[in-house]
Amino acid sequence: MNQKIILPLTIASLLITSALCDAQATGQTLNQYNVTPAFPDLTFSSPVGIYPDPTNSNRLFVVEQTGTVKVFNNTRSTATTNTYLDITSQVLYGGEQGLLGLAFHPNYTQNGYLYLNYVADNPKRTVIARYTVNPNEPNQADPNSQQVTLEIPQPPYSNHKGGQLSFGPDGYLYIGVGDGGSAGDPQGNGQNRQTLLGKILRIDVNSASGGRSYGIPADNPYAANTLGYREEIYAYGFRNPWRFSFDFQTGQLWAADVGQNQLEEIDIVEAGGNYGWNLMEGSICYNPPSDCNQTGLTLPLYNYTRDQGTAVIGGYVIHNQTNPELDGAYIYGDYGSGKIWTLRINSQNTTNNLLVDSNLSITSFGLDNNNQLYIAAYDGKIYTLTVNVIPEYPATTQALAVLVTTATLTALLAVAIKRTRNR
Ligand SMILES: [Ca+2]
Repeated sequence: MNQKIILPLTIASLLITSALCDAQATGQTLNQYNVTPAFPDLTFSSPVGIYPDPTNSNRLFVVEQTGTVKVFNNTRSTATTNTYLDITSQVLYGGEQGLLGLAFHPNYTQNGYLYLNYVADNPKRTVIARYTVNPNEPNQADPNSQQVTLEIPQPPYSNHKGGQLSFGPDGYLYIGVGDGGSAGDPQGNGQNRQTLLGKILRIDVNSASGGRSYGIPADNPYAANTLGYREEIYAYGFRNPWRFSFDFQTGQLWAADVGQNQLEEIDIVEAGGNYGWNLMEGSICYNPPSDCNQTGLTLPLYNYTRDQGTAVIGGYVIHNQTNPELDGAYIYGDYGSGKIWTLRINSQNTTNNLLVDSNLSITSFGLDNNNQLYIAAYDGKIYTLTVNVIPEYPATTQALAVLVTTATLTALLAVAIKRTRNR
């Protein structure tokens, strides 16, 4: 026997067997997620929102930042859209301005009301306005049906206009309003409860009071206050709460607040909460840059640094059966990095995991009537999550692999020994 051949082959055999044992699956199915176009034949102009049809027909609505709302059949092969509403002539589009949000009234099926959030000029302002669907044409809202609900004066800056509109489980309309723009909140709007800028608002669109076209819910934190605080405020201290959503199973309001230059944050928003801006950016002091007074502030549920992204895009807590491993997770992303994460909370801890490292400029997430998740991107496409299932190797397969490897090595050894003897 030639020792010079046997030893290396034995070591090789041990290494291969060891590697196979290491590859033994832990019993979990390992899924790899990706993003693919949900409607390959559809391209939108700066899509910033995706919404299911409240009449429960299989349709989706997409808001284009330029000022239009499109509607189409929620089928992968869809090749055409209808213009549901076009208010481009009223919309100031550019930078972070434009048509930014849509919410259907909870009784849309009966009253045909929908609400839009857009930026208008002369003077620059945020407009929350109600429109009504054409009663004879479910694919069109009546552009002449506008009733202005609320206007918020805006500073001259083109950024931080917020944009989210959502009806909560309580039936009230929640509105995300940014700090008005520039950088660092020069007007101090986030902490000033006498302005609507830098806030999440809550109003009752089904009643009118105090000379307004809407009512103030009696349990709003500053309802009937005598300090001059705006009664519409639900929570304050936000920089640019571009996207928020409700988990309709728990009632929790999940908001993503875009950071200044260090931290992007996720908050669970509660009535009367002060979420810190501009005293703090995420979990660190901003103004002053150290030793800020954190008394009474609600720190982020989670925040991440600039090596992970530059502008957080709030998503949704997922509840569906298609991907049960995602059930109960908050899925959100980042405009700058294209990364998409899952965030989970329980009584013990908060767990954040990377789901997809895409190269999309993500502007928004949306759900359809089956709670399937969609992703709007600035390239004009609507994407969906796709999953590649990597099956684990059964133990029998691994044992077989070890046997085959051992047999192959034995045969190679025999050939080598034979060749050595023949020399
Ligand atoms: Ca904050």
